Amino acid sequence: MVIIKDYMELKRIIKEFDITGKLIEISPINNGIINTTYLVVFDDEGKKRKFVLQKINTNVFKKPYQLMKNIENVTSYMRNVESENDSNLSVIETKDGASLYMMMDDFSQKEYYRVYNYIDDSVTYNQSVNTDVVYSTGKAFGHFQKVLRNYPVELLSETIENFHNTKKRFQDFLRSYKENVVDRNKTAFEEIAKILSRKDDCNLIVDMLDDGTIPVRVTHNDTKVNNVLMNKETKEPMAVIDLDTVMPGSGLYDYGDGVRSACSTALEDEKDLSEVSIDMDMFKAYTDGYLSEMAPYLVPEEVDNMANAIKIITLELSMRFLGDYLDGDIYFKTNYETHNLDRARNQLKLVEDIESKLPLMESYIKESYQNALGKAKVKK
Ligand code: GN1
Ligand code: MG
Repeated sequence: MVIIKDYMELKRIIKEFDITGKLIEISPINNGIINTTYLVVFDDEGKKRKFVLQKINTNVFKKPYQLMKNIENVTSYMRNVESENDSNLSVIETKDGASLYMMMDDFSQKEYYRVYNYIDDSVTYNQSVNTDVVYSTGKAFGHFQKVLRNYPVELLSETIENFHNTKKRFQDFLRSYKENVVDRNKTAFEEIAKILSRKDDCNLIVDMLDDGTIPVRVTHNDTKVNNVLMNKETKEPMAVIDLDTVMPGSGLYDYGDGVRSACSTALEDEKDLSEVSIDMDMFKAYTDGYLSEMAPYLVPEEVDNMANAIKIITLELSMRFLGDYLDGDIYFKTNYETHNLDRARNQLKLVEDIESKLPLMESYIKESYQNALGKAKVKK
């Protein structure tokens, strides 16, 4: 529930944007652990028009105007490349023609708000419900990578420096562990040890990017299952959302993160670890969906490391959750004291599960890649 004071404030903020009609509703949407999001409904001469209002978390995104520039660049490029039937996000400007509305909070800190169009007849899932949804998710993120494959990456700024630099993430984790600022190490020894023993795994993708073995692509960097809007009826993908972290990066992280998120049998903060694993049918569906779009454009080293990428991004997120727990929960939103620790345990359980399934995953990826290449040739 939005409390009344907030509602009045939000009402005042939304009026700053270039939207016609009468405001009829503002309600919170729970779709992430960084930004704060609301659904806004207007009545425009009898027609309901919906929008998404978001407050940008500037603790995480330090340069909101650069971030908006990236989003505008990428969405307008995609609109030109894609057919008119494709739904895409559009940024609604303020009445002054800006991409963001900036205001001061009660402590004289700057707050930034933005508005997108709401894509009608769409649905998102926080957890995958079946292999059709997972296939659609893989296809949507593969499509995103495909459409942007020729976009000049140098035009995009890094909205969060070293976001998926797993080597650097490991160093940050070591710092959190050594500093032990809120004295929580003692409650997480087992988890800390699991991460420390996997130090070498952190280098693989970063080293291949650095020495040019794999290409730098335009990547989404947050390919969670709830970042794809699906058609309510057909479950076909409609649009990829949450473009804050679109940056230059490795396509491997996007593929890996997609499987991590869409193919887990449990939510990210499920505490019963016996419930947490990768569902192999879901993994196959995601891989098929992704490769149905991207197979013809991947270099061999990318294909060879897709299974490793699933493990590496899951390990990276474990380090981020556990590091934040050790730092005293300063980055991710939490609902209770050990929320980040539970998330880290959950992701570490996934890492172990992925390790046990790596050979199976590798052989399926090869098979799916050959199938997808075959189909792509037939089409040409
Ligand atoms: C954060 O806020 P949300 O849910 O879109 C995080 C991702 C993590 C994810 C885990 C900018 O994304 O990197 O994978 O949580 N985004 C940022 O749930 O840090
Ligand atoms: Mg996100």
